[in-house]
Amino acid sequence: MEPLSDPLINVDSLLSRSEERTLANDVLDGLTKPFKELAPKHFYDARGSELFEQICELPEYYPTRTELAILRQRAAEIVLDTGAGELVELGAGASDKARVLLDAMRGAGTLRRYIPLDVSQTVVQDAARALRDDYDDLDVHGVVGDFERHLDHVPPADGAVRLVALLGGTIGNFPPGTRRGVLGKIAGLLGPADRLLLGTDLVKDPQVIEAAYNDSAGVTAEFNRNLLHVVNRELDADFRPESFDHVAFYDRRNEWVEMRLRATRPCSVLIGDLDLRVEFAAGEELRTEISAKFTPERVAADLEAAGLELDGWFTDDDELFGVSLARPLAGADAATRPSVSSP
Ligand code: SAH
Ligand code: AVI
Repeated sequence: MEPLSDPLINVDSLLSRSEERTLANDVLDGLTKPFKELAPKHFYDARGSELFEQICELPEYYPTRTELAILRQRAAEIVLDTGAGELVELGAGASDKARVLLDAMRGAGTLRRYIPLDVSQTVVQDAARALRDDYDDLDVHGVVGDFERHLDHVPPADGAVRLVALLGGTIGNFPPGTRRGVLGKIAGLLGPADRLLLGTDLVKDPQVIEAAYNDSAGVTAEFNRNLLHVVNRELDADFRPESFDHVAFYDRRNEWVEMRLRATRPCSVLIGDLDLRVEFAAGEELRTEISAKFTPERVAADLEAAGLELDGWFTDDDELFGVSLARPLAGADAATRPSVSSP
């Protein structure tokens, strides 16, 4: 990973060597399982983040524009009701949605600080630079880190009411038990007056969902195969990404999308840094992502399991996407909620 280059930007990087070990351990676990799989957080090197930005512009990919429209409609009300002046954005991405919330805070006269946290160094650096330039009065403190492991590096609240945002449906990229664990750790960032703002893609016509993950321009396929480029570069592996087909389908029973990469022929892959040889039979699949779809009840149950309660629910007219506001459960203080810690 390149060193952070702009001394004027306040960005803490918690990744580098230890992160390479995390990828190595994930690859070692994931590629030696009977059904091979890799975690979706490894999609997001600079190229993966750029491809995700392109996905957000695709006609078939409705979540981004729908959530943005909901936020544009509701941001002023959310800020007025909560009094929020600080935004902690987990898995921040390009920060378009943050701007909507920050503008509302500026309009309400509460705006103090923005803390984008993302595994992608380019994403955090670009966001920190752009927002420092565009908002004179804003304190921007970027964190390059993993929100599963580094939440204890989010700077402590400085007096302003805090909104912790996890948008885009990213929470759906975790399987149900892990998802509740992640939400529990995030709850540990909230004081009694603070709120979680959570974006979740909703259960709907499977054809609409499947089209969003099988776009006609092939951008999602390239995003999917980028994972193999990441493993090749970071772990000296010799995957031939062109030998793997993109597969994405909606699992109606679990109500989630699965993305996989299917070997088009037998492949023998060497992961040099792990001294590991992995065999793929023709047609064998590697799971690269799940993307869970939600009902309001599922959101409420996951929040409750994490020591939170639903405080507001915003959706679009077609009920494609849901944005919820959640508060720490009365009586569940930091001592009883799952604590924020690094393993
Ligand atoms: N929030 C944006 C981006 C969503 S894409 C939006 O709503 O459009 C998911 C983002 O989360 C990517 O920028 C990716 O780098 C980041 N991400 C994924 N897993 C992460 C993790 N475990 N810790 C920190 N960031 C993560
Ligand atoms: C970031 N995450 C919520 C996206 C999703 O829809 O699950 C990632 C993505 N995968 C394929 N297209 C977009």
